[in-house]
Amino acid sequence: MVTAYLALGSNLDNPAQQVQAARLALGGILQTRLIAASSLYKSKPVDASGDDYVNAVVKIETKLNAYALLAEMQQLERQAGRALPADRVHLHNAPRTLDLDILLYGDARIESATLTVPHPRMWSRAFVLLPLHEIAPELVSAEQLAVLSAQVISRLN
Ligand code: A4P
Ligand code: MG
Repeated sequence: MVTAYLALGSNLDNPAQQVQAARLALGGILQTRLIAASSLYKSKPVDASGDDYVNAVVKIETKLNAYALLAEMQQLERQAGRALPADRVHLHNAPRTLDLDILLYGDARIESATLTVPHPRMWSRAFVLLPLHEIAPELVSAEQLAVLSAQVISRLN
């Protein structure tokens, strides 16, 4: 069993509902168990345009390797109406019904064409670190949060 942390985000088609549904669906992935889920958080798009995002972070335990886990997550993204991976080339940071990222996978360090773990942008984003801090305060220091205090973000529930 490996403990992993996943980021959830949406800014289309009722984002709060998308993220809530995804929180549950992630626990339904085969050989995977949901251990904890953060509240939902709302913020303006960072390095992107469009409507406000809703984000959350979950902690899971899984027997899947990181690539199999990513494939299952992408399946959930597709079910939520996102374009297939092959169509995504021109959609970087485009509005999306559901974006699921692996933040941490145990203490693995992965740098391949399809997977980078830890997620390279996680430490510069309040919409990731605040929910991560909520469910795993030991992973995020007060200093790391303080650096991001200018990013406006509000907790929804
Ligand atoms: N990939 C590589 N590493 C990972 C990983 N650790 N987890 C690859 C998941 N996927 C990973 O992803 C493109 C490819 O990244 C995948 O096929 C996978 O093989 P994508 O989700 O299709 O596309 P993207 O939009 O180009 O990238 P990404 O990484 O999801 O974007 P970001 O950087 O996460 O930014 N502002 C707010 N407030 N809230 C947000 O949630 N999100 C973004 C997206 C921008 N601004 C935002 C938010
Ligand atoms: Mg993604």
